[in-house]
Amino acid sequence: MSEKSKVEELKLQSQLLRGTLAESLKSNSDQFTDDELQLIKFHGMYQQDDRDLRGERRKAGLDKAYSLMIRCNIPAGLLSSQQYLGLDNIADKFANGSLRITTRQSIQFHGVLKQEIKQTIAEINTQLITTLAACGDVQRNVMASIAPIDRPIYHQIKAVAKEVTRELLPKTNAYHEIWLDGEKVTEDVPEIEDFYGNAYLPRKFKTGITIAGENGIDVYSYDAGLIAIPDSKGDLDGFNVLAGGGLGMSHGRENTFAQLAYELGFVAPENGVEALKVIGSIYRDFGNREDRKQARLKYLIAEKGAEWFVEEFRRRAPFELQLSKNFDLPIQYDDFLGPRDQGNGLISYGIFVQNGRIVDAENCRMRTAIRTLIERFNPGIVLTPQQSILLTNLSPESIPEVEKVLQAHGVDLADGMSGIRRYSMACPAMPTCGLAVAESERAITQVLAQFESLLQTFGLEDEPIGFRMTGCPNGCARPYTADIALVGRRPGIYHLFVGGRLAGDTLADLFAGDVKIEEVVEVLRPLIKQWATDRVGDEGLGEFYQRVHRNTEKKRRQLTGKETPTLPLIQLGAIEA
Ligand code: SRM
Ligand code: SF4
Repeated sequence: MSEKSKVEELKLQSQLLRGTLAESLKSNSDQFTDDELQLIKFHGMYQQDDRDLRGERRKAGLDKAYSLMIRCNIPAGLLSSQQYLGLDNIADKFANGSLRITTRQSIQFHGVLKQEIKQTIAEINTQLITTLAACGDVQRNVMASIAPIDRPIYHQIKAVAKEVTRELLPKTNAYHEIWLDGEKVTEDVPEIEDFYGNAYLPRKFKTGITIAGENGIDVYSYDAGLIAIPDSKGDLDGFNVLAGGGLGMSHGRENTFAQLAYELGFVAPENGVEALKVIGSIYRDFGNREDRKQARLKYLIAEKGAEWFVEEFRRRAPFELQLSKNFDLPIQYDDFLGPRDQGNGLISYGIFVQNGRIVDAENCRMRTAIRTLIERFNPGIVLTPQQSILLTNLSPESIPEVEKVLQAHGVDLADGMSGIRRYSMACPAMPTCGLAVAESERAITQVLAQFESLLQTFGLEDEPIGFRMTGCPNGCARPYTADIALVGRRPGIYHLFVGGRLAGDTLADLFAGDVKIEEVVEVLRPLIKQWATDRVGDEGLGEFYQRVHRNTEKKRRQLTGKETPTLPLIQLGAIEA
């Protein structure tokens, strides 16, 4: 048997995530050591450097310009107005003037200096928000359906997201000792990692919870998931349980691939949280701790088989795993942008935030607009998996005023936006992400403009098209479930994927490899032309591609019996080097 990875040893030796972090904070150094870099992730941070400045600084004989990315843990993306305003203050005080909504419904800051992390974390915690477990080998930010509908089942979904977060938050006191000088903002808890143990999980672990027929969260893309099934009265009947999804892969590594989650079965409402913990416990005990590139749950299931996994689940679960419930509802995708009736006389209003970057720019003062609205109306807040923001509990009378404020600050309303822009996302990539090999957030606007003009020539500008862009194959903006995606290969060069869809239940195919960014639109022109003329009804681009061009049969597998609704289990082959 091969040896455990270095990170495993480090976790074990760290005394529950302490390592030398406290000493490091006392030193004058503007950076953490290699070992400390691994540990700070569990506390919600990544050390980065400004990659734009690397060359210049090297020439000048200077070290890299180090700073930190700090990510919050915000289950279901829910914030109060006060919490949002607290985070907004931090953007100027300690970060680069922006807040960034992440693809997992959280907020992160870039550009925080090591000397100021303690103050930053303290201020975040003042808002009763932690950064613990926002990164690292633990349960990450738990996502939940954003539907702001005032019915019990929607509230239950969000409550489950909060409960599983609470249950799986590391129990170590290290976080409070190191960053908050021992101050406890929550009640005292014994320092035993009863769920994780001293080595935590083999790798990151992600969870999403949604409702049958609505998949704004891409629920099939995660290690674990729950789909709430309503009964005939619309109340919660229980959950279909999912496991083994994941999107990250590496160029040239054939044993890495994107995978949609398997459907395991159905559990009663009171067993939803426990089902997620059972999945996490199997992963903890059997996941690969030797090779971190093979450590995600999807690889364990690929190695041992889905049937083994279901059996192990049944063996551990102190409750019944029934056959999955079939839901007749077609899977829809809803971004809840613009005004929506919450069903209780109040309105939610969704604001599109390009790439999640809440910042004031010359033509669009997004940050001031959002802050102004929150100060004026004191709404509830939901961060969305598409990097946007919903303001909830608004009175119908306030909506014209909301739109007036947005327009006065140059913020585009979702209504007038092209379909491809509205459903677009990009990861940060350059200059902050250490793994980026190509631009993403900084390049997407230009690519979208080219697509908009092409789509206009075919009268398709209003069609919803999921468009996602990443600066490397790790999949942070979930490119492999989009209608169209660009995945960075090297500067200016991308792999072009086509064939996913907004419903998030289908993986895209590699359509063209190594395409220059300026040629992407031309490469897709013939397909888009064909879609314009040959589509059936309102068939989306990805659906059209699958019907007409996908030559492989969809492989479907049943895990727990004949009546089980099945999921596509298409493995996206590793990208060729
Ligand atoms: Fe991610 C690593 C940003 C969602 C798969 N991701 C990173 C790092 C931390 C780079 C690093 O390791 O040095 C990026 C920081 C960039 C920066 O400058 O901020 C980064 N990931 C992000 C965010 C901020 C992208 C965004 O546009 O919002 C998302 C934060 C979500 C959150 O709040 O927790 C983010 N990352 C995702 C997703 C999508 C999702 O989870 O919904 C994925 C694909 C799903 C999955 O995990 O399979 C994803 N990120 C990765 C991977 C590949 C993991 C793998 O299994 O191979 C890496 C690399 C790694 O872990 O080694 C990575
Ligand atoms: Fe960085 Fe790659 Fe994730 Fe983009 S997809 S943020 S480039 S790790």
